[in-house]
Amino acid sequence: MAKLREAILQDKVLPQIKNREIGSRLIFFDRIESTNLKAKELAKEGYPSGTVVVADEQTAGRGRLGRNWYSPGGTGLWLSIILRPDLPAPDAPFLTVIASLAVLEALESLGGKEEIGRKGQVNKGLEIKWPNDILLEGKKLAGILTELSLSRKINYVVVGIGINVNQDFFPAELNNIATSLKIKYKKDQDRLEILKKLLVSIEKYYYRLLNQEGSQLIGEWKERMNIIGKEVNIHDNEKVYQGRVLDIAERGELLLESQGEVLRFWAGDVSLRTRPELRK
Ligand code: BT5
Repeated sequence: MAKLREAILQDKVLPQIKNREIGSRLIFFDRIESTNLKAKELAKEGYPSGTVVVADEQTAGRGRLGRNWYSPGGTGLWLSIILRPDLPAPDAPFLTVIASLAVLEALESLGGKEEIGRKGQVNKGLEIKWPNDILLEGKKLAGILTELSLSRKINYVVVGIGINVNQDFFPAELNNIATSLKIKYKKDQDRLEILKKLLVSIEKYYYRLLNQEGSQLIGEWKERMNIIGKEVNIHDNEKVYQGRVLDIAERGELLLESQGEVLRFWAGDVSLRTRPELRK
């Protein structure tokens, strides 16, 4: 923990990564309710695009729809980024897309490091679960929470990213669905190193988005999912929809073929349908 804290407090991160925007202001808290909450406050106060809030521990880390995000101290990377892209409101979903691609790239680039193991090892089994999860061998390694202030255009976006790095175990209710790099690779990983790589990757993908590469990014995002053609249930707004995933559309929406209709989802919780259910 000392390393992450000291590097941020002593302004050592930006000179090492040479980003233009992301991480230009880096703010660290030993313990805070939620970095997303804090980043939204700072965005309202006028903090610039690229400001990043990092916490060692979150006491009320949040997922979508007010769910909890388990964020114990000294273990994970809990951070939120303020962005002020000059984009129309309907382009907002792209921010989650670039964040997940950046998380994958950052984790994969650790693959050559000795502490992780042989080159490419981390890479094995990393995939994106639509719309906002990163899975490692089917368990949740990271989650993204994108929150927005919109008018006709985007005023600001806060992209919150949580990555499980050095947890040895999870509480019982998460045990079967969550994992960490430590659980998988049996070694502590360097959170500062992951943070630096992540900030570099986010800037890269963010600038690609601003450079009109949205549709290409959706293509890359789709390639990292394993969902197209699958029979699924989608929980959305307290309803469950059953069907087959046809495609991911141009702004990241999921297209579901259900009872002869094509339904379009912007959010929701997807689960694969089990065999007995399919036989019904
Ligand atoms: C997410 O929501 O996956 C978004 C998580 C975003 C967390 C970051 S941390 C920094 C920033 N500040 C915040 O306050 N939040 C962001 P969702 O798809 O709704 O998933 C939430 C569900 O994931 C929970 O209901 C649990 O089932 C599960 N979960 C909770 N904590 C977890 C963890 N540490 N690892 C894996 N799964 C977890």
